[in-house]
Amino acid sequence: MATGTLALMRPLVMGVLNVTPDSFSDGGEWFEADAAVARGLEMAEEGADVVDVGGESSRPGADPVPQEEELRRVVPVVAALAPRVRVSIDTVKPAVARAAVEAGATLINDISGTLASVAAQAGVGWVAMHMRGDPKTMQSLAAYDDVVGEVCARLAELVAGAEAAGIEEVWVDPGLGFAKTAAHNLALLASLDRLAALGRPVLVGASRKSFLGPLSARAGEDPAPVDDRAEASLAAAVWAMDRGAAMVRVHDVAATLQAAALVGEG
Ligand code: HH2
Repeated sequence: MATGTLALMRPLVMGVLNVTPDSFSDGGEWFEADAAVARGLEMAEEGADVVDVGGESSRPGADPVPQEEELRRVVPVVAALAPRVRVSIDTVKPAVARAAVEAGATLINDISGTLASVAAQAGVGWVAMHMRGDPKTMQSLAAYDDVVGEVCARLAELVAGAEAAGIEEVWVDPGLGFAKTAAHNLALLASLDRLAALGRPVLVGASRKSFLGPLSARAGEDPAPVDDRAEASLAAAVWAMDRGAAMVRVHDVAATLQAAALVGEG
């Protein structure tokens, strides 16, 4: 597996930790620093390979968070977790990324695809995710002739930029739900081998996302609500790992690690 120094033979698991009041799934649950740190440590004990700390929701329509507030939310949490588990910082702001790296984060999870130079300067890894526009505009930009081809082409540009900047550890991520319809997300999941062919490890985040709702609705649900998407999320994670994802970004770490162990045997 092309993950630099990591020698594990199973796909990796990144646990989601949103220090926000408004994230689509865990918003408000870990908004206090103490609660966030406790949840991060819990995920570390469960075996998460990375804990992804974010202080700004990117759900469709989300309001931007002022920089000072985002720093206030994430920096103490990163500092508390970094001695115990690998931490990534989920941000689009250069100053937040830099402060998080100073606090111990070693991976910049960049949904905007704009922070390559920050990662290069800081000497840390970078996740290049595909999206269009921003959380306010992205759903109006979900139009493609060939979604897999266009996402691969954009990610190839980002990888080339990262290589030119000298970043060693570069992940590519199709950005499920970011300027994508449900059909686009499914097409990308089915074709992750084409993303993997870019030569960089693939990260996929499907956990609890809205496209799973209609597909996994039980009798009386239409669609499955966000707190009833665990099984669909696990199925999507297994599907992604089977198609070549080297890491999955999930809310339910323990269950996903069990699945990852099995996939790693295959
Ligand atoms: N999805 C979300 C946020 N960050 N990063 C990567 N690399 N890939 C993803 O698919 C991804 C991501 C959205 O999910 P979540 O953090 O749970 O919610 P919110 O944006 O509302 O905080």
